[in-house]
Amino acid sequence: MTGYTSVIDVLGKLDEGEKARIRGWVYRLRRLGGKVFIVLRDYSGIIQCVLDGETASRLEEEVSRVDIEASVIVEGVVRRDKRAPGGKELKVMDLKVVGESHNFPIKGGEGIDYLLDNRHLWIRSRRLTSVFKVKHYLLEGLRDYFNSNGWWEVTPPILTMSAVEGGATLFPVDFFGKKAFLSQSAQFYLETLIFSLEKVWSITTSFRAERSRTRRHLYEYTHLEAEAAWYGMEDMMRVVEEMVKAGIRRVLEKSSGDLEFIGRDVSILENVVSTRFPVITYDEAVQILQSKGVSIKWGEDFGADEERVLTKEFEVPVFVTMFPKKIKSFYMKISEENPELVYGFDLLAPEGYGEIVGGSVREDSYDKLLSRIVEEGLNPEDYNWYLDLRRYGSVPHSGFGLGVERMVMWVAGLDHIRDATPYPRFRDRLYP
Ligand code: NSS
Repeated sequence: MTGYTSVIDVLGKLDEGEKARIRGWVYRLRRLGGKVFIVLRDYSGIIQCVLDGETASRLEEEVSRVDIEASVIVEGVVRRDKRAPGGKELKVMDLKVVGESHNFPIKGGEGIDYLLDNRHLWIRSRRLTSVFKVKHYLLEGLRDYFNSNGWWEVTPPILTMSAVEGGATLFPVDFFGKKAFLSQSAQFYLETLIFSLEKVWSITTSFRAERSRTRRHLYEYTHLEAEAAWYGMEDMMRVVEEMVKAGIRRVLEKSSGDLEFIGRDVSILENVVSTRFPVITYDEAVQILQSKGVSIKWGEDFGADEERVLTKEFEVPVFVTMFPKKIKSFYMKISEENPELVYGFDLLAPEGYGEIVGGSVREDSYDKLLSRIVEEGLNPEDYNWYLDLRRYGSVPHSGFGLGVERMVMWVAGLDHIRDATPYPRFRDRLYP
């Protein structure tokens, strides 16, 4: 026989008595009264493969080389079995070990530090496999949204000379004797591109030297950003809502089995895609928090704790808008009604998850932007090229950034962001 069948196709497409050849890794192994039970794992799932006593002794040599996480090829006949996971198993006729595996370091029950040291092996776990499939379909849905709506995908740099989101979280890099930084955000580069392409977006890695270790901060994360000429705040919030829903819809279509495996209640997400996202102002958010007994004063920024309290009140993402300018970045446009406020918006994921998107209308007046730069104690020299955008054909424009791992964390219902990315970086561990 030629070719290989994936586990999902054996379980879903083949009938009792049909032949199959599967390749994968040994997930579980049991020897019982001469029989050998191998639960085989491939990218698509697991299937039980059984060697009866006769086959096991005929293939004794190969059987003796089988161990947990060895890579193997099995050939056999499909059998229905109610007790087997997936309702079918493979009666093995032939077995070949491709790569042996002696004493696989992860046996179950290990602590988190040990697992992080062995992330390159832990990554084979079914749970992480499911999370990365969710992430794949989420990204696919988000990309499709932009591709279907007239946006240009662009590729901004990661090595930069200036801060977008403040100097405190910059990672310095020695760039041939000059000090450069790893990008916190592609925003300023996207802003330069709207003067030709008008609607642009990108996925880049962003870096933040966050001071505190939290469940929702990474030092290195996947940043999806978009920027559009002529767009005001409502226009951009509509894009964010449609994009988020498009991403979730794709996950529900293609990956609901993975969500269930992870233990996520899918009905919460089904409700999200069919419900308008509520919009509240910063003022209203502060009032809600105060009414919940949180000690926050007007003018203070929300941290993870405040966002948790606030978003436990909601079943779908909620926009918070019109922030005090003091707690937001210098590039946000000042409100025409109240000069203490800026046209900024955050999208907070429900169920306690908090901020997944930060966006705003950008200040498009040269004079106002310059005075905000000075007011924040920044050096206008560093932002000369950024100011040029307001010197030559300035237009009203808006944009936002989505933290992809933040969104995965919420969509998959993870309690820590580290599992939303294959290799989370930690201060005391850059390995593997
Ligand atoms: O700092 S942000 O709120 N906004 C910006 O960087 C803008 N310059 C983006 C833009 O308008 N083009 O970051 C945007 C999002 C934020 O809402 C989070 O979802 C995510 O990026 N983010 C992070 N995710 C994981 N870990 C860390 N440390 C992190 N910081 C921000």
